[in-house]
This record gives sequence, C-alpha cells and structure tokens, in this order.
Amino acid sequence: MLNVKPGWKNWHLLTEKGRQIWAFKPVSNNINEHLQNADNISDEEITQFAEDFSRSHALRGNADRFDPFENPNSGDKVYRNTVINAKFQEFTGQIPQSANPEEQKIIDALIKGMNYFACLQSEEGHWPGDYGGPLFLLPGLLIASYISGTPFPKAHLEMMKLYLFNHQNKDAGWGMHIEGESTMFGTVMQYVSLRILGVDKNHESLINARTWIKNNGGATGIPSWGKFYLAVLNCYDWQGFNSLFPEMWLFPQWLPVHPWRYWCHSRMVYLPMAYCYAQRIKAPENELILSLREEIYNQDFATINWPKQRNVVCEKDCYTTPSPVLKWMNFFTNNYEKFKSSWLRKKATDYILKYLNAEDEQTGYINIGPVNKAINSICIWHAYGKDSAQFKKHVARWYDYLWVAEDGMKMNGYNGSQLWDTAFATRAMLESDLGKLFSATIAKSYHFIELSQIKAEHPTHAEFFRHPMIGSWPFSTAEQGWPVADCTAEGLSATLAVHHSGLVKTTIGEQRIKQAVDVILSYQNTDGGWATYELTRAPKWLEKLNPSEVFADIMIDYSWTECTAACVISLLEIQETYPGFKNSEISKAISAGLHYILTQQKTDGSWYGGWAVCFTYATWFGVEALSKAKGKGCYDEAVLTASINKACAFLVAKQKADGGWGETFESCSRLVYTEAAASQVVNTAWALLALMAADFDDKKVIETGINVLLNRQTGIGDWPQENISGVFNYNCMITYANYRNIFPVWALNRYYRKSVKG
Ligand code: LAN
Repeated sequence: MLNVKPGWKNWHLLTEKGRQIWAFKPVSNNINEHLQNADNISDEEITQFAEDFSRSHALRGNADRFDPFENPNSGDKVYRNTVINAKFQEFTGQIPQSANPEEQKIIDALIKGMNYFACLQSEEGHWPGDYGGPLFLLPGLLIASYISGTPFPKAHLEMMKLYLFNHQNKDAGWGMHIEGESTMFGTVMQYVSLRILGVDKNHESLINARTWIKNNGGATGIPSWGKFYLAVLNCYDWQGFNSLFPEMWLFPQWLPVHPWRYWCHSRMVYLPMAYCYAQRIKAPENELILSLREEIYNQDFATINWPKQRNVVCEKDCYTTPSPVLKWMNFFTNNYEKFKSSWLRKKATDYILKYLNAEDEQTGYINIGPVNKAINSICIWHAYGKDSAQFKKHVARWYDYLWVAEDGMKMNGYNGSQLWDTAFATRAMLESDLGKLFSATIAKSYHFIELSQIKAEHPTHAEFFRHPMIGSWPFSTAEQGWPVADCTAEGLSATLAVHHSGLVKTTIGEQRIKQAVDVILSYQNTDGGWATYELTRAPKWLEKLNPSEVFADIMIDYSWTECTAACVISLLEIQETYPGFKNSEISKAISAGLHYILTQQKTDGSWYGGWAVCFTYATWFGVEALSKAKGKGCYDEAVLTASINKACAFLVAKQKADGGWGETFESCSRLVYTEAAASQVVNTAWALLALMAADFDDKKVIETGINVLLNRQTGIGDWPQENISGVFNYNCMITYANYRNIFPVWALNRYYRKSVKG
C-alpha cells in the first residue's frame, strides 16, 4: 500500500472525455453538477486537511513528505497513490519465461512497469498527470478571480496557499518556475497572490519576501508581463507600461508585423492584453490594493515616475534584451497614446473583442493556454459583466487548469497533456510484443486517441487565421481543439502502432488517416522543417520585436528538430503502411525534413531540444528519424550514417559513471549541455532509445544504461520523480509527470525487442 494521507483522500479527480477537474468531496461524478456545489467545506475541515500538504509537515520529518529543498518536483502522489490504493492489482496474465536470469529481469521489470502505469489510466483512456512548473500562471487566474469578485471554493484557496508557500525559495523569493532561482517576476506575483488569498502582510514568509523584493530594487523592476498584471490589479500605473498599440490589429494583413503572423501563443496573449490596455482595466482601490502599493515598492507609490519604469527590469529577470528596433517602436506607440483617435481605438477594441469571443467559442472557453485563459476571463468580465453567460462559461473552465499534488494546488501549463502522453504511452507499450499483454489498456488508449482527433473546422477558423485542422490531433483534448503538427504526427504514429498490433477493431478508417497525413504535409515549412501549431508566417527579424524580456523566440512559429523528426517518422510509417498514397509528395516532404534535421545538428553531434530537457531529448528525436530513414532510399545513406554516428559519439561522451545520463534545465536556458549531479531516468531513457535506434554496437554502453533504469524502478513498478523535464521558450520549465514511466518503459521495451527477444 502506498501512503495516502488523510487530507488527500477528500480530493477526487473527475474526468470527462479528457477533461480533468479536481473536486473536494464531490457531490457528483458529473463535472458540471459538481461545479455548481463546489464550495462545500467548513472552516474546521480546512485545518484538518491542510496540514497534510504543508511544508511545515515535511520539515518535521514525516515520511513520504514533500520537501521542496530536496526536490521541488511533486511526485504526483495525490492522484497516483489514491488511484493505486483503490485499483492496483498484480499482473495476472502469463509472463514470458526466459532461461537467462538477466533476460528475465528485463521482462519482469517491463511487466511491472506497464502494469503499474496501466493502473493510472483514466476510464476514457488517457493518463492524467501534473502539468505544473511555471509560477506565473496561478497569479493571473487569482487576479481574474479577484477583480471579478468570483472567489474559488475555500478548499481550493487553502491548497493554493500551500502551493505558493511550498515553492518559496530559501532566499524568500520565488522563481519563474519551481526549479528556478528567485526573480522579481516570480517573487512579486506569488507575493501578491498570497495577499489576495488572505495571508497577512506580517506573516513571516511575506516579511522575508518583501525584504527580497526591496533588496532587489522593488516591484518597479518587474518584467512587462508582471507590470501588466500589477496594472490590472491597480498596483502599478498603466503609464509605466509600454503601449500595446491595439490599432495594430487593424493593420493590413500583408504587413509582416500584422499579428496574424505571430506564434499563436504570443498572438493569443497579446490580444487580450491589448484589450485590457485599451480599456486601462484596473481593480477598484480598496484596503488591500492600497496596502500592496506600500508593500512592494521602495518609494512612495504616489511619487513614482511611471513613464520612466517602462523599460526597467530587475537584473535577475533579464533573459532577452529589448532590441533598438523595439525601443524605437515603443517610442512611437507610447507617443501615439497622446494623440490617438478615439474612433480608431474603438474600432480596434471592437475587433479585439470579436476575436476574443471567437477564441472562446472555438475552444469551448478553455482557450489556447493558461495565460490567455486568465486574461480573456478579465476581458469578458469587463465587457459583459459578472452575470453574463460568457463570463460564467469562462469561470467553469478555470477548474480545467487546476491540479492537486502533494505540494498543493497549482495552475497547469495547459488544460493537460492528455493526447500527447497517451500517444507516447501507446507507442512505448507497443514497442515490443510484451505490450500486447495489456490489450485492455491499449484498447482504452485507442479509444481516447480516436476521440481526440479533430473532426471539424470551426465556422470562423479562416477569419481568425487558424490553420486548417480536420484530421489533426491536439496536445490535450479535442474540445480545446488547437491542432499541433507534432501532436498530429504522434497521434498518427500511435494509431498505426495500434492498428499493426491487431489488438482492436479499427475505428480510425483510411480516410481519417489520410486526412492526418494531409494536415502534416500542410504544416511543412519552406525550410523543410515543421513548427508547432502553424506555419512560420513571418521572417526571423520579427523576433526583434519580442517585448517579453523573460522568454526567447516567441514571436514566430519556428521549425524545430523534435517537431520535424516526429513528422518525418510518421510519414515514413505511412509509406510502409499505405505505399501508394501520395508517394512522391510524401517522399519529397521526408527528404526535405531530413535535410532540415541534418542542418540543425551541432558540431558535437547533438541536437538542441526546445520542448524538453534538452540535448538528450532532441538527439533522441534526430537519431530516431535518421535511423528510420536508413535503407529507404530517401536520402544519401552515407550522410545519414555519418550524422547518426556523430550523435552516438556525443551520447557516449555524456554517459555518466553509473551508466546513466542526466541534464538540468540549464541546458535549455544556457544552450549548452549542463550535466545534472545524478543521472536521470528520463534522460537515460532518451539516450538509450537513440543508441538502440542507431543499433549502436558497443553493447556495454547500452547495458549499463539499462541497469540504471532497472535499479531505479520502485517495488511497485514506478520510477522516481527526478528533475523537471519540460521547457518552453528556453527559459521556463514545465512538468511532465508521466515521462518517468513512459520513457523507461519504452527504452526497456526496445531493449527487450532488440536484445532479449531478437
Ligand atoms: C507546449 C506543450 C507541448 C509542446 C510540444 C508538443 C511538446 C512541442 O513539441 C511543440 C510545442 C508544444 C505544443 C507547446 C508549446 C508551448 C506551450 C503551449 C507548451 C510548452 C505548454 C505550455 C506552453 C505555453 C506557451 C505556456 C504559456 C506561456 C506563454 C509564454 C504564453
């Protein structure tokens, strides 16, 4: 039995078609019914359960504790331990037997690993999991809740407080993400959040946090996204904020700076920001706001020279420096504010509101991500009021982003990673025949994958610049509905793997497979690579207008090694299964994709990974694609071989003494391989997958790596949660709770197929 603390037991995860809602003592398993009666807890009950999540509890040396100083990553124990305790069963099927005890160890570890993981699958077939990490998300939602006077249930508030306290660094500040060193952005946002949550300013943690803020120059140095949130909260003057020039939304579309060309995440965040800016939305002054103004600045609020603060950013936060072009543009747009035409401003705001409504409707009010989720809510509240149907629909979806783990309640970086994890898990299990022993699990995954393929276009998709998406797969759920190029590729590869396994009656017919292929083809950029949600729509110089200070490469949707490799792999698989289908078009796409991947390889043989940590991740993708292409006649074989060999040499050079691999998140932000003190199961699995894909001939290298995976496996078949695995925009990290199971299983399964069975 795993440890389930009494306080955890009241939290239940309700799921519906991938939608995930944490409910405190749910009155119903139906999400909507539950949400209407969510605030069902008395004050006495709060103190009872809160203790089980708090850091003080950990520091008193309790077993199975959350101790952020040991590891700030939660092990997702509230979900996992509760489910395991309720449902876990030892594997009862026939386990293949080998006369060789070393081989038997692999088989047993795999069965145990898959059996444990299968137990975590939801009834509708996906793997729920913690998708937290960034610390600037929950504050946005709390500000939306505060300004609109729409409080969360008491149990939620308590859990959020605990989360924020749990992630306070030793120096009393907070980072951009749970592993990061303290920054002004992280610290001021969590500070303000705790105050909104009702924590007294004389609480010791807040006194210390204030000292951090003051010693680092005060909140005037918060980066622009923080300035934005503080301005909405009326704790910062809008005059201290560079204009967002709402009129740019009326630009002619041929202009390279028209926002339709931006990376969709930037577009969808700067859109509602521009609305708030145009309306200068701010919370009414009250006691809390007036007090906050005194708490977070080094000088009297009334005497601050606001226009001078526009470009002030605390040194600890600076990641990208604003370009001279951006400064020049700011000069122009800031001055425009003094002379602007109110007719044009209204036209721009009306257009923005129309666009916001379209995004809300297209995504069922989930929105593309956690940032625009919060800011759209603020705009819709402002435009239509608290009692409007639109605002209520927004509020219902706040809960889709909240996640409970042993460190408290956080806002996830998306409404989940449902499809992505399910596709990977399916492929991992079906890597060898052993996965077929879990046919019920595979059938459920397939059901979820089928459910998640996007089947229709929105009536307004072209009007609002959406990429055509019939046949595509999203990262999370069909309802959220933003298609992603490599999620489509992973969805397709997983579908093909299930079809090949012969385990299920196929429901994704040839037409839908071909639609997916068409989407993938439609996503290829002219550089041969694939980006994330859309084509690259603007030239690289647009990055010069990146105003974010804390993120890099956010202005346009760039081609990435990982996304390209995933698309190439799925197209190679399509050629095997549907040889006649669009053969020459697909061949051309594949060779251009391979070419792109080759151009991205670094001189040391590695690839940089933009969406997970880091070089081991992208090197796995690169090697997997190139190896799969070998012998197919789609590219010069000698070039492929040379590149693969170089990549293997890189990996071998990075193998640690214990046989594993390990990187820290700094690989991502510093762009150089940064070794973790201890090897990491996830990095080890990626390196092994690459080496085995390449049929690397020094078997000792692979065996010692496999031993790390075997030795780290827990008695029940789990692996430990080690460092954070995901990243976006180089500088912010994000949790992938299921990676610690998916990738070790995948690597062991490949080892079984190639070395044990083969
Ligand atoms: C994701 C998550 C998935 C990820 C992969 C599919 C793994 C990747 O291969 C392509 C990019 C994509 C889809 C991706 C892009 C950026 C996202 C959406 C995220 C990392 C999840 C959260 C992040 C989003 C931008 C967070 C909000 C922050 C802003 C700066 C707007």
